[in-house]
Amino acid sequence: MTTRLRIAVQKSGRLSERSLQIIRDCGIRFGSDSRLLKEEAENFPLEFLYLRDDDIPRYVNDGVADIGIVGRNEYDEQDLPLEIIRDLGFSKCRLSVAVPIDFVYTGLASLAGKRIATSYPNILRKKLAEAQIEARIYEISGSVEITPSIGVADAICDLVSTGATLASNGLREVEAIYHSTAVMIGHQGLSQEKRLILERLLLRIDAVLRADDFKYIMFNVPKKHLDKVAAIIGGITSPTVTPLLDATWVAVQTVVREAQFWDVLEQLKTLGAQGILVTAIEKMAD
Ligand code: PRT
Ligand code: ZN
Repeated sequence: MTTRLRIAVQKSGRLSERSLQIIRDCGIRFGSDSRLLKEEAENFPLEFLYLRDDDIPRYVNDGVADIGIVGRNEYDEQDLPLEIIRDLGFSKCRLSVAVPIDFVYTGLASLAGKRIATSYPNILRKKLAEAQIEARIYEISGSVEITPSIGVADAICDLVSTGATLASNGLREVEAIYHSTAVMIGHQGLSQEKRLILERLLLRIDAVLRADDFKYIMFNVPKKHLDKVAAIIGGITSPTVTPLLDATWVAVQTVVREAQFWDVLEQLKTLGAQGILVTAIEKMAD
């Protein structure tokens, strides 16, 4: 029997689609039939377990799954001895304290003696302990945002991404106590065989994640500005410079970081760059 690496992925929820897309972008084929609990990849020794996100850390810890993709919030809340293998960067959110509009909040100290509803009691407890604040934590598994209006809590501590949910429940976000993204977690005692499969998978995942961070740009620029252009684009590799028919101009091709892209673009424009083309990169291996 061939050894397969078992990956636990959220069955249906905010993490599911992007988790599976990253693996698909790795050239791994599978059906992703959401009615299934388990599925094997067609062209890579990988097996999927589709689970509720809350269950993923425990399954990985128990060795039922070898690796899994969860929000860092879930990993930290459960505090199991697992390894964070990669930060996958998506599903960004924050765990924030929010209070009713008329609550006077001047800092965490304003929570002393108050009732705070949350689905993340451990992360909150730790934060309050660090700040030496005593409050009553009400653990609630869902719909945390309605607890102040029904008189169950004075404040809440919940995940926020756009803030729309808080606003529509008459709550004000006052302090982010924790930041989260999706992470790949792993069992610490993987067999050598499974480690090797994981390394193969990570080589692909890193190429996919790296590609997301960069753009490929091509443009023409007066040759006399080439030194300045090189300084602006810096670059992960030396840019490719091609002569043009008009000997006073050159064509340049290079990759730039997504985060610096607009800055770079503006500076290139001031140097007279023309015909700027930008494309997404699908994969980028070292
Ligand atoms: O069914 P299952 O248990 O698998 O899923 P779930 O309902 O427990 O989790 P799910 O799919 O909602 O979230 C999975 C993970 O996505 C979380 O653990 C976070 O790491 C991440 N994530 C990112 C979020 C959010 N953004 C988010 N906005 N998880 C939840 N929310 C909720 C939040 O709790 C609140 O109710 O969305 C609401 C706030 O959203 P905004 O945009 O109005 O601020
Ligand atoms: Zn859940």
